[in-house]
Amino acid sequence: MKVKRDFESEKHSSFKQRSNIKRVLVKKNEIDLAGTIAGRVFLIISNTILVKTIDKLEFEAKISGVIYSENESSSLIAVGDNVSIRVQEGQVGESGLELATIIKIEKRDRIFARKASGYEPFEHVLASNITNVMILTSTLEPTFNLRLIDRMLVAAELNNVQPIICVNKIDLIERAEIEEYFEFYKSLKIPVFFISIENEIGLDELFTFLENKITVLIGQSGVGKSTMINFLFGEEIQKTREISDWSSKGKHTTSFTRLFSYNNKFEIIDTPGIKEFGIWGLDKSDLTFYFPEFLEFNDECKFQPCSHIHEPGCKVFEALEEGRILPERYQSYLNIYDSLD
Ligand SMILES: Nc1nc2c(ncn2[C@@H]2O[C@H](COP(=O)(O)OP(=O)(O)OP(=O)(O)O)[C@@H](O)[C@H]2O)c(=O)[nH]1
Ligand SMILES: [Mg+2]
Ligand SMILES: [Zn+2]
Repeated sequence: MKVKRDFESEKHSSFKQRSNIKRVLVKKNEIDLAGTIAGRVFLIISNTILVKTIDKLEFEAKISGVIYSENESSSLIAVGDNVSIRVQEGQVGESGLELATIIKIEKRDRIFARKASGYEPFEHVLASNITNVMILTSTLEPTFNLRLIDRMLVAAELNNVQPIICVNKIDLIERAEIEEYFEFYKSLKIPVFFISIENEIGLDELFTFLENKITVLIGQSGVGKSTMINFLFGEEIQKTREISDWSSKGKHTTSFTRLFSYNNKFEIIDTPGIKEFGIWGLDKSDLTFYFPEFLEFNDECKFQPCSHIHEPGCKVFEALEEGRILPERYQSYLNIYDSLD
């Protein structure tokens, strides 16, 4: 069952834009796009939005005044967005690129989003028009966090993008030891790769898998997202940092999202590290559908709908007691359930 997305954010998305982008009026009607150029957003650093056209021309684009968008979510602009721009002939922005104004943002296809918490929570679109999400994790430094991975898997399913799990830094641990933690995910038919970017283990297979896909790379800080980008391009494009250099806890090295095209083979999007991952747009009562191994028991629960927490005659709970559902997965379910309103 697919769950209807909850676009509560819509009510405050029309006139006000979060983050540092200044106030603009968002309209939905069609407009005359004569004289505009189609392009795609490949980098956003605070107010600076870089757009690349089909002819591979790059512009520094601004959002101002009235903009047309059919996206019913609260991130006005995201990396991967298809846009129409009007070039401001002869004007150059801070990036050194010619300036342009974004006139229209096309309707997004698949996105990967999270809940941005704060005074007024909203749907933060991490990337749009993607096909896959690579959940990058590491064996150690930092140690993988399966509860966080479970959250990201729910979000991937909710957004209809195929997740893959990639475990980096297998040079730091015995392979057999790490593999068993991820066996379960293979049973869910989620591709799992074990790699070491530094020791170049497992990369060919991974990069072959990525061909013809648009993948957003997500994961905790320090797992090696930017190291992967640098490896692909054979140069230090993205800054990386030694784990031992992390004096201030929680700070991440990459602070903006950027899309890279790799040799016309695939596209990959680097993102800032994630510490907590909130799920946006999911009803508590629908969470059970995002735990595929619960499904065969779900329909048999005495009460419908069943939260599988306190109801008598709950078959999911029985399955847990019988060892047919992993306690760790049930714990993830509880954690996420509690976090949803
Ligand atoms: N041992 C080992 N270390 C690695 C490997 N890949 C990356 N690292 C190291 O991990 C550290 C962090 O890597 P980054 O690429 O900066 O991590 P990131 O995921 O981009 O982090 P944020 O930008 O903060 O989200 C660097 O010191 C890398 O050298 C690997 O395969 N093995
Ligand atoms: Mg990084
Ligand atoms: Zn139940």
